[in-house]
Amino acid sequence: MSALLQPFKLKDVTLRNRIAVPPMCQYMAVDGYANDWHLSHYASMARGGAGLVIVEATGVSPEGRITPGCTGIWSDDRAQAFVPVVEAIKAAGSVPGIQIAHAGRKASANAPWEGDDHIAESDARGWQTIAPSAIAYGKGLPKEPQAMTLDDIARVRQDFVDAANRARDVGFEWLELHFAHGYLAQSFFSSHSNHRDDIYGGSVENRSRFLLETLREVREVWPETLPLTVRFGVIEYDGRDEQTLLESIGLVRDFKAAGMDMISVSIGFTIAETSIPWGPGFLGPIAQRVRREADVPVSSAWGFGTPEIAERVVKEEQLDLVMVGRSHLANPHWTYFAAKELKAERPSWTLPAPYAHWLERY
Ligand code: 8OZ
Repeated sequence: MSALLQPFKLKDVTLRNRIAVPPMCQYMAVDGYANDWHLSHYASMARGGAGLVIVEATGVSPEGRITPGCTGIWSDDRAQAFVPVVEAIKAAGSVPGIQIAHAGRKASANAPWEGDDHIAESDARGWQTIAPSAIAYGKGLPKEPQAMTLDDIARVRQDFVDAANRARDVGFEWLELHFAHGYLAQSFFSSHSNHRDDIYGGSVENRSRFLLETLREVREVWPETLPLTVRFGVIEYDGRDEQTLLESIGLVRDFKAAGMDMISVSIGFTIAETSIPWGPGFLGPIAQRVRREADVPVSSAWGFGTPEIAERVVKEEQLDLVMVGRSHLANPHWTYFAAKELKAERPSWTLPAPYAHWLERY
C-alpha cells in the first residue's frame, strides 16, 4: 500500500493524499489581481488529484511583491479575485491554500525569464525596497533597501494579519507564511542581512522577534480549526550550517509553541555565496532532523518529484507531506501518474469521473 497516497489530517482539514502543489509564482497578475490565467492554472493543478494546492507567494503589500506580475492580497477586491480560484480547487476535491509573502530586499525584480534581477532604477515599474538593514543582497539584486523603522515593522506585521483575514474571508483553508528564501522574514533571522542594534537584531532571540510576532498575530485571526504553516530556510549552505540549523530548530520549536501546525523546510537563500548540494531528495534528511528535534509535521520541496522518491520520503518518515512543483508543470495529472507508477489499486480514483471512467474502462 502506498504511503504517499494515504490521507493526511492537520487540524480539521483532511487531505486526500500526501501530495501537495507548492506555491509557484506565475508572474501573470496585473496590479496584483489574480485573473483567468490563475484560474486555469490552479484548476488544472487541483484536477490532477493532489491533496493540497497552495497559491503562489502573494504580496501582503505592493512593495512586498517579488515582481510587478506577482499576485497581491492587500485589498478586499484583490482578495475577491481569488474566489474563482478557491472554488475551482475545491470543486476538484483539493484543499485551497495560499502563501502570503513580503519579499523585502529581493522585491522589485524582473520575472525569471526577464532576467530574475532587480528592475533598473530608471524603470518606472520598480519601487524602493525595505529590509531590516540597508544591506543589498548583491549578485543580480544590487538595489540597496531602506532599513525599516519600528513603525515599518509594525505596519508589515499588520499587513500579514490583514492578508490572513482576507484569505480566510475568501475561503482559503490553509495558510502559509513565507518566511524563507531571503525574503523579508528570513532576512530578519539571518545575521548576513540583519545588522540592527535594536530589539530586532543581534541575538538569535532578537533576530527571531519579527517572525514570532508576525506568526502570533496571524494565529490570533486565522481560525484555530485551519492549518497555519510556515515556509522557512533552516540552513544556508554557507559553511556555518550546524550553528544555523541549531538556531533554526530552536525557532521552529518556538513557532510550534506560537501555534504553527507544520513547517515547510527549505534553504535560507539569504546570500548568493553558497554551495547547495542539489540532488534528488537532498533536503529529506534535514527535514527529518527538524521533524524529530522540533517534533512537528514537515513538508519540503525541490527534488521530490518522482513517485519513487516521494513515496520513499513519506515511508521513511522524512516528510509528512511532499511538495511536488515542477513535475506538476510537466504533468498536471502527476498524482494519477504517481498512483499508477506505485501500483495503487485504483489509480483512477485520483481523477474526476469524466476522466477516470474512460481511463478505467480501457
Ligand atoms: C523559485 C523560483 C522563483 C520564485 C521563492 C517565490 O523563492 C520563490 C521562487 C522560487 O519562494
